[in-house]
Amino acid sequence: MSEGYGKIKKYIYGTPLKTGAVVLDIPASDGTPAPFTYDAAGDTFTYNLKDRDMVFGLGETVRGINKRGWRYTSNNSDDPHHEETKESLYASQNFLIIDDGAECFGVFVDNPGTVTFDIGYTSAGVLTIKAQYNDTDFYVLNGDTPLELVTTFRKLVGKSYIPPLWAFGYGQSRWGYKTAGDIRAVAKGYKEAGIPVDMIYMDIDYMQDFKDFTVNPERFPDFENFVQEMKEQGIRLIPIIDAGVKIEDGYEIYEEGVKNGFFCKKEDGTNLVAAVWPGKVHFPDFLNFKAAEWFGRKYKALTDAGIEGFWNDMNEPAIFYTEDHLKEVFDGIDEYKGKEIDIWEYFKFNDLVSSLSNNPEDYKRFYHDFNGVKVRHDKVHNLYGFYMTKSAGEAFKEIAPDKDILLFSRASYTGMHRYGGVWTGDNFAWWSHLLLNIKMMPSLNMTGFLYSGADIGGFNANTTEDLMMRWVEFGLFTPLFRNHSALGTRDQELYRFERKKDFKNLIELRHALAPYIIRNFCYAAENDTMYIKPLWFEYRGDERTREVEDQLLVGDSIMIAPVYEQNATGRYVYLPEKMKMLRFRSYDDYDEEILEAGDHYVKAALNEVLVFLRSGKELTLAKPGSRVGEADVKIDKTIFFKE
Ligand code: MIG
Repeated sequence: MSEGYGKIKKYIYGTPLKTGAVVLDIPASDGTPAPFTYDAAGDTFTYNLKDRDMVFGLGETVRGINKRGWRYTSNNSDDPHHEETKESLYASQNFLIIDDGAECFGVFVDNPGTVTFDIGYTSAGVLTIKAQYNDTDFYVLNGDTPLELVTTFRKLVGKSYIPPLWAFGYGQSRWGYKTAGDIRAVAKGYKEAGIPVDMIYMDIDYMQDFKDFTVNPERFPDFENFVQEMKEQGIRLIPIIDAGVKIEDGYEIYEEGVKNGFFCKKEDGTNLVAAVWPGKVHFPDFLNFKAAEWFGRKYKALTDAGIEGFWNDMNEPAIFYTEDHLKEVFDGIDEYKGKEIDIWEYFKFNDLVSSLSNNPEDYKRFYHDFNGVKVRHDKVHNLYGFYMTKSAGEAFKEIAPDKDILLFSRASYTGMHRYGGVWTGDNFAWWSHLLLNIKMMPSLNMTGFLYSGADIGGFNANTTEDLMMRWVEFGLFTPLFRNHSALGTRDQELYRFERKKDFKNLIELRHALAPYIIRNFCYAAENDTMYIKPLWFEYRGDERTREVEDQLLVGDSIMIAPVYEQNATGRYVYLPEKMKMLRFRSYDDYDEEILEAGDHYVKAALNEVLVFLRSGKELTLAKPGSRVGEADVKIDKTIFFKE
């Protein structure tokens, strides 16, 4: 087991908990974690950035592939406003690579509380890392290239989750499918338009009063048969599971959890009462392995009904309000009663009410029994979604031993990538969020979250047909390929739009590419590398590729250059080497053109996907029609680029 030790050094600060992020036991080193200096007074790790240093990593965050020039904070947050001035999204992956093109190193900060990465924000040439509570395993990774650092990191944190192969198909989701009839109508809409759909997601509306592991019997009579009926059409149903457990007498999960002490408790030993969709809830203490084992086994109610996939939501955990803070807010409001308020008081009053949800103080009100150690939630906040997903992932081996189960989560931390994937949460139907999706994918890949993707078309706000089409054109290269949208927004199932034939061609192109995607995805998972990469990671000798953030390498053979601007009928593309451009309109209708290395302006009409085949490589395409991931998928053609 000494392989890799030379490349990884571990330094211990304070009394770190065993978070479960790493799978290698690295002996601790003494001294300074060079090239960082550690300032004990300020509890800060500092590295002076060289002019040419680029900084990569952090997984699911805002902004670009090169993280320089902003401050990022690991603090899992239910915040749908993924604007560039945000510091935190739903996930925390504290892994960075610093590379100037000649020398590079990596750093992994294993601390599940709040950690801030100031990457040239306060001072352009300085990178600082500071944890709120510095009980940290601080790892410094050495290697010759960014890709080698990725592999070293992934050996440290363990193998990435591989979903069942059918999960590389296309999924339709929407918040608001309330009945079996609604879902049948979606399946029918797709069928009539001739657009293949492999999965339909069930959002919270399928449950009885938003209670986990229940199915509303009026809206879904004979659920088992319904699951079967859909499967016969080639469609798998993928229900959502939320973190909060409804407080309701007679509800089995609630009663068992209370009886066994499986819920998160306050200082006084009583269960925390929060409110989320079901109304008042308790939060299962997923960090307590007995509670986790108990909760994980509850998925059996659904796997027994034929369900083979789940998405875990609201597991930051998201809190609409806690009973305690609600009382404080009401008391505060009482003080305003009958008083004249000036503008400044008005602002304070407003803040008081909006302090109800996801309040940082609420995360200090409850505790975990982390395998025998009582720890306050805020110190391990970023582990909650990881441990919820781990509880399911581990239980599946017991409750559905002969099946591969699809599993992904909204909140995550390093280590969760061994149990499931992620979707990137509540984006908007904005062109800028399509670009954000493009830039996020390689960062997620570095950190091991290979099975990942965004809500295609945009979750919040009304999408447009052209945005949807461009997003599908990019999304068809992402492992998790799901169209999802919020309650109350414009319907965005692909058959709702005018250009149904184009959408059909695009989904068929995904099906045709599925063997290529699956082979390259599995290669990345098994070899601790990346399925989607920035150009720089392969063409590090080529200075120009330092700044290319809107073209990506997908697998070993192709580069993609998505169009992400409205009304654009083409774009500039930089080719680091001579390539064969393929302009796909469908899997069997495409132009080919050999392009020299350098800059090109290439046309791409709204229904056209640009793929660039690298020199000496080949791209295999299956004949659409057979089911994604099934053994009898036939390779229809192979496109070569041999000079
Ligand atoms: O408070 O279940 O990110 O995908 O549709 C919103 C309803 C709760 C948030 C998820 C989104 C899902 C929605 N959920």
